[in-house]
Amino acid sequence: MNGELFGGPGPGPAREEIAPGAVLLRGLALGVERELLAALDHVAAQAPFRHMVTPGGRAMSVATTNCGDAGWVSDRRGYRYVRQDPQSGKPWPALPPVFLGLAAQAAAQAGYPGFVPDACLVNRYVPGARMSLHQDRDERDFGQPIVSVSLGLPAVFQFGGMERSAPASRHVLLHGDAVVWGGPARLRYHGVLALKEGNHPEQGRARVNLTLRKAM
Ligand code: MD3
Ligand code: FE
Repeated sequence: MNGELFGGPGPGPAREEIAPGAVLLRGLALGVERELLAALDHVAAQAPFRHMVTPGGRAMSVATTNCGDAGWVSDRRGYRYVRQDPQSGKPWPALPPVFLGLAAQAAAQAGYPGFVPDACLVNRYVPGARMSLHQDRDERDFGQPIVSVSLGLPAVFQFGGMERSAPASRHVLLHGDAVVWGGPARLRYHGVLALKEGNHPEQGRARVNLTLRKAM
């Protein structure tokens, strides 16, 4: 019958292809949300959230930290992955096993078996924070997918084309949703509209997004 309704063959969460190569796994993280949030607290205690500065010299409205072998940073010199947190001079905190496991599970369900990320960029939004349309192209191998996990307040995600000027579709990402961005979706422009005011039962006035990547 209808494979989409049942998430394809076998049990599993709803699986929706929002565009070629972009697979939304609604609620996939709900089973491990406690472990995710505890691990995230541990990461943020070692590498605090901070507002990175763009090459243009403006502080981002989103606050960022990283874990894994490499972390994404932005400053006046540009965007890149670095092995140490420039704020502490120490390596980024290790990738928590629960992050790795969830990323591998999501990627496998989207058709990327054996995904082993080496970096997780964590973005924290408060009401009003946004991320303008951009491409993720600081990683070495665009053949590798990116897995995103949304926690806390809902956000309106914008999904554009291969050029900034192309029209963008909008999708609401909810607490617990995972999305796998691979294949033809991997280099598409995307962004997040200004977060609306709200109060999430666990996260309060915030949204956190994890993006698990093979950066190096
Ligand atoms: C589509 N983060 O960290 S997650 C980012 O919600 C980023 O914080 C947003 O864009 C956030 O770079 C969006 C969804 C996402 C992440 C990576 C992608 C969509 C993507 C990479 C390629 C295409
Ligand atoms: Fe991005």
